[in-house]
Amino acid sequence: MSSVLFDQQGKLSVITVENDFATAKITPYGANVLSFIPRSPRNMADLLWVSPAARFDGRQPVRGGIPICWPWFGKHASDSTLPAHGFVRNMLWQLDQVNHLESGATELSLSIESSDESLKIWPYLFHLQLVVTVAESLTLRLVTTNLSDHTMVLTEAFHSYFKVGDASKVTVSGLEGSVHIDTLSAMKRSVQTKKLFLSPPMDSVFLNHAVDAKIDDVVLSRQISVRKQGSSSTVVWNPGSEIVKGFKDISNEAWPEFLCVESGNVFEDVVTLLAGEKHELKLELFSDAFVR
Ligand code: TA6
Repeated sequence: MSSVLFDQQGKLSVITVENDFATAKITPYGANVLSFIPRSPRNMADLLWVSPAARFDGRQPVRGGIPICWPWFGKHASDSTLPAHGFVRNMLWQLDQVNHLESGATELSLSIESSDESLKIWPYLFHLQLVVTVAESLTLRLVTTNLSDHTMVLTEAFHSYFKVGDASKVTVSGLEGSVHIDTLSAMKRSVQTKKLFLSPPMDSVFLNHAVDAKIDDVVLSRQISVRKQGSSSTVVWNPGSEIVKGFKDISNEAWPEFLCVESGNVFEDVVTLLAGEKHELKLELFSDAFVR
């Protein structure tokens, strides 16, 4: 059984995919995957979190799900008037294909291209494709094609919001050996030598991190695996009780409900594409229920 339904939430179109493995939701606005609930293990909570105060008005990214940061991560390097995390999460992508695979999985392909508007803020011709595969795991592949006749340098990330039972009781393993940059402590750098025990607020970049990470959630009694390819960086973010007050689309008491573990290429881990070259950033998410 596999279905793809088109609905509306606020001013945004939302596509619901249901098959034998899972249910998922995605909005073409920013090509943001908003929800992924696997059928097994049974009664698994949504892996992803969307703020109850999220705006679905098409004027700002939905707070939650997996926003796509591209072609820059964080603040623009030289122009503070440009949006943080690039511009494609604020744009409507086109749905190109829906494929029901023989395996029973469902694959959606969306894309966006450079335009007169984008060329004003980023001087490259590009094609950007997101392929989402809904199966026992959720897979996202972001494929950048440099259509320009000159070299493109970009940073990018899947800014994934994971639903957790309590962000102050979560650990993240797999970051060991990476370079930890604490953006809340004057960019202090250190080598991450052990499992990360979350103590929000946290806004940390882990460079030279190309392997999987695991989120251990003792409150929801589950582990979320964050597998990736084509990525050298991971960012871990939760605003905590004070910084959350600066976000209109996150209620003050909601900060313990989520943890961002973002997979991409940020800071000095840039992606350089010669004319005509492609780059793929791949993310695969799945969850195992575990007994404490
Ligand atoms: O990924 C961490 C971060 O850059 C934080 O500094 C915080 O700004 C968060 O992203 C949310 O950014 P946004 O632009 O989506 O509000």
